[in-house]
Amino acid sequence: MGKHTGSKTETPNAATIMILQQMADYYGQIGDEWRLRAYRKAIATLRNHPTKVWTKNEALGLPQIGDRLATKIEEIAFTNRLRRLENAQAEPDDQILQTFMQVYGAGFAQASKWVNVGYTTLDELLEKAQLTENQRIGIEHYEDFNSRIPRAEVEQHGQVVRKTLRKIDPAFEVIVGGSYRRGSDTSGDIDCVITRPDTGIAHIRQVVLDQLVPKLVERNFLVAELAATSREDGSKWHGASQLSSDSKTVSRPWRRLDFLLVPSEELGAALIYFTGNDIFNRSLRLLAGTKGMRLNQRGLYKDVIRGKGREKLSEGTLVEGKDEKKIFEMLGVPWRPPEHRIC
Ligand code: DCP
Ligand code: MG
Ligand code: MN
Repeated sequence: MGKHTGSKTETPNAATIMILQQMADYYGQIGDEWRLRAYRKAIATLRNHPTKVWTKNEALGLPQIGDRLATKIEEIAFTNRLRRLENAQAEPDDQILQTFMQVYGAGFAQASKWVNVGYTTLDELLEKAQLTENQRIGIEHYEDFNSRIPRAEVEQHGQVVRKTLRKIDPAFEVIVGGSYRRGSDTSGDIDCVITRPDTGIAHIRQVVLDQLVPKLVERNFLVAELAATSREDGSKWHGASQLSSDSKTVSRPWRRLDFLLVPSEELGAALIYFTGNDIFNRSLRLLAGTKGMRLNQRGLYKDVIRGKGREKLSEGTLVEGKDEKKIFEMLGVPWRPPEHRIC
């Protein structure tokens, strides 16, 4: 890399290139030099192309792009997704990669490393690979974590969190976001936004981490604590929860549970972010950018000054953070209820 000058983000094909680059990295790691070269050539071509390439035919008309890559370029241009791209590939290594990538906490890079070492099954990973504690949990509960959660069960998990937290302090609010808030019949995990008026993030975090989490562990609802990140881009907590079972022999599945802790001034922006979906969020953020504004999970900002490479030179001033509807209004977009936020 580094042969090409000029900012990567300036090309209209930046999004496509980013995904192709990840595939190229992967092929590099598994030593598939032939495909690595093909991807590199296609990336170079796209980088020099002045307009966004949308269709397979368009891509085929460009130098150094063959049939298979042209098909992928079309798919990426329309879906903006690596997931579909990978699903579309049927090579055995890619099937394994798929499986490994669905281990909680194992991204593309980790999964490719395992493939590269030669591991082919989850059992083999458990037996032979050097795993972090979280990866081990992710593999041991692979089936659970990769099965969809019925809406009613998502609700029950949310209720346990809400009731327990409100016993500690009734001023707290728990809003179940993610696909549940968008109205889905099933969800991949349970996403809880936790907030409280009239207090800062430090206090919220302290109550959640020092009181709520231990209580939920004690009542055997929380079965794993996977990750906690604080501030910068909000305070997040990842874990796993399990409802109690009526049966002595059959236990309920482990479910992935996410908390997003937010001060009430940021609730609107946090709700937009945590409701998604991810593609909708991306398009809303892009739209903010075209209007000289910036949207993140803390708020909508204006007068953001950007340099030549679109890098931020100033954070801008906060326009709105608290009220979800106002953020849409200030962006100049008609209100979209959560059920309609699927791109
Ligand atoms: N999110 C995002 N960008 C990402 C990941 C997440 O903007 N790369 C936001 C939008 C998501 C929300 O966070 O809707 C919750 O993330 P999830 O991964 O839990 O996704 P969903 O809840 O939308 O779907 P699922 O049913 O698979 O959990
Ligand atoms: Mg979710
Ligand atoms: Mn989630």
